[in-house]
Amino acid sequence: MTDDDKKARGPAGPVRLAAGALAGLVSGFAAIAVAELVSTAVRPQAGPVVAVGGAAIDRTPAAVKDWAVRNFGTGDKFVLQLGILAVLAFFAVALGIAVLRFRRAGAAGVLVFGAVGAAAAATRPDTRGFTDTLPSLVGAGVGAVLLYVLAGRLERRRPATAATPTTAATAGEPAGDWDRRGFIAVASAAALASTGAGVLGRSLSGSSGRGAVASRDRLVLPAPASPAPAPAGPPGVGPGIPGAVPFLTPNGSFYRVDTALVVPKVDATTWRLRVHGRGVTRPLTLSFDDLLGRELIERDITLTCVSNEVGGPYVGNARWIGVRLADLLTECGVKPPSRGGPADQLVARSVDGMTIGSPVEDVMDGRDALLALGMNGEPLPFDHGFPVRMVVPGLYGFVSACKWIQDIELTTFDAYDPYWVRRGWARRAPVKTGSRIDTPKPFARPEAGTVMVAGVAWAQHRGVDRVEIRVDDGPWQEARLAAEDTRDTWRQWSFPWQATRGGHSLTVRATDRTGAVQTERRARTIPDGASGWHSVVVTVD
Ligand SMILES: Nc1nc2c(c(=O)[nH]1)N[C@H]1C(S)=C(S)[C@@H](COP(=O)(O)O)O[C@H]1N2
Ligand SMILES: [Mo]
Repeated sequence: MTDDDKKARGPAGPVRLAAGALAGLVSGFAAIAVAELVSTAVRPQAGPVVAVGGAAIDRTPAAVKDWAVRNFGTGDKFVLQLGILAVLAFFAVALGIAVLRFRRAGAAGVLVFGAVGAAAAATRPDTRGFTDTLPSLVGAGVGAVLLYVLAGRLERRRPATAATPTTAATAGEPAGDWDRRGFIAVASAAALASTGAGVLGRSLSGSSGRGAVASRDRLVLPAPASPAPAPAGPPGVGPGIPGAVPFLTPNGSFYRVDTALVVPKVDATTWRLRVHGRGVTRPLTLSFDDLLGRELIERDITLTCVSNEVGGPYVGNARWIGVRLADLLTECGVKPPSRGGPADQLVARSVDGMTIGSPVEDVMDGRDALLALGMNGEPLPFDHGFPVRMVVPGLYGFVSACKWIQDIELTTFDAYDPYWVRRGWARRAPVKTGSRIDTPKPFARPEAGTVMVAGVAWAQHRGVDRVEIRVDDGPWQEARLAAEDTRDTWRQWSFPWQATRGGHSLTVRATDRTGAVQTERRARTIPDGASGWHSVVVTVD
């Protein structure tokens, strides 16, 4: 560097520093906007924020994920993406300031982030390889060039004596200053173009998966050969108490738990399911029409998430339509271990690379394990696994309920650990007997007199036989149970409480059909589900 150069760059004044930071932010914004636009042409999952977010989710320790779900609920994914953007903004500012001194190196720094995004996209379980790296690489390339150009505007011009007399463009501006007008022009043009690219990307990604949406819209579910008990559940189910949840959980309010930052949109017409692995003497590849052509059964099954805390919301009951998984497996030659089959674990794989392992014995023991394609009278919603998912009564979702399923492999528990098991969760996880008070809500202030206490209790595939309520430290009193639909569904219960003034705590516990009383022992969700009694504290006025 010559003395002249040093003088030309000079010390960074606050305005110039701010301009550098702005150059970094504009370049980072351009990089992300272009990357998102390119990802709509590749596939939405290949965008850098989604790819890095997915990689982060997979590497998040279970305890942190639990904390995130507890604090942000299903908004945890949104918070994660905001966090990634905040980190990127921080580094963009840093690079923008660095570029004031080191024009080439600072601009090239943007490429490092592109490489991180590309690496994340190329190593996702559902990656398509090279094409998935394009959004990050192209975005970072644009960002780096833009930062280099903006940095040029930020460089101090030579003093007037050094400038050639023909530089008419600079006439009228003080010599030795940087090119403010040029900087502002390039930066605002870039910001405008990036906004355009971002908006275009958004609208294109909104229409991505149009084939999938059309295939779902066109789908008319055939009538099941074997319908569920009664149109709206057996009489008595649904005590109709304000604040109590309905027997069937509407799709719109059914809980959603998965690792997908972008919900997979699978076209049913091109969907295939492969069944293969140990003991599969007749491997099979099924189309959606093949499934529709089989005998369909309709069953009410309560689904529970292992991450559900005592009193928590991650449990729902739906009317599913699907084919009996055991029949399909039998046709493929699969035998359960109790009949000499070599495979004791069924691993389901989704289009987004999730793997979920269930005991073959449970799936084939006569319970209504389903490949479900309908939920509460409509095709599966995309959020809940369209076109096909598994549902197995009595097992937590993470060991049974694979959404967007595309592959079933018969293997052993010794040979393969699926996604959640590798992260510290249990290999086998039958649903623990649970019960929840839905009304009154915690810290409610009901009037003295008769207060209807109500909620749900579940012990899928064993059945609920009794629900009891305890007021403060009093005796356990029997709640009124709605008639049982099947032993695979939750039961609604209610209890008319003669409430007296003052603070009270209400506690619930259930007894399943094996006679086992729900345990009072508190356990956290990891590794195989929370336990303990649910209590609600209220003040009676
Ligand atoms: N592909 C895929 N399937 C999945 C999951 C997932 O993350 N990805 N999560 C599982 C878990 S932990 C649960 S509890 C259920 C939840 O199903 P729902 O979102 O339809 O309620 O889906 C299961 N199937
Ligand atoms: Mo779950």
